Amino acid sequence: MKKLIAYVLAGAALVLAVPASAQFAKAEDAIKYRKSALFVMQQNFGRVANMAAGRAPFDAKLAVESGVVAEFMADLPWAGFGPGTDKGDTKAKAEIWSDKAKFDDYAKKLQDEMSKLTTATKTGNLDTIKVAVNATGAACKACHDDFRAK
Ligand code: ASC
Repeated sequence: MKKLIAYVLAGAALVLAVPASAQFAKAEDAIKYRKSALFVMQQNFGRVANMAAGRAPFDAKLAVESGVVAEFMADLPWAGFGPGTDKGDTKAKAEIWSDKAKFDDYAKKLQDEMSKLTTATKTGNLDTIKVAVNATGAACKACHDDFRAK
């Protein structure tokens, strides 16, 4: 019985963590979902970026915690960019859907950089973290430049 419960929980965790084919009841929900994921990601990334830029005191433990959450969150927004979610309360440009391969490349790049950022936070070395923050920030910016309306 315990094993069954463990399997059910593991299955539920998998579904929650990997919603690549997630369906949403309404386009509005998908938009809210991706914006929420990006917001939580940014708050955590921003915390590390603030330390790297000297805007906040370096707190090695908090940097790791924030990096781990930012990395996890970086996997989530993309499920919310399904077909038909181009209109509404969003700055997403139509090119996301007409040039999906390029958008997907940017998403993948961000996930890679966010993962390297977590690795960097675990070194506890602020200079190493700075390099990773810059690369991650560049990945954010590249996608915004092409795919986010002003
Ligand atoms: C952030 C944030 C972004 C990126 C970008 C990096 O913290 O909100 O969009 O970093 O500014 O250039």
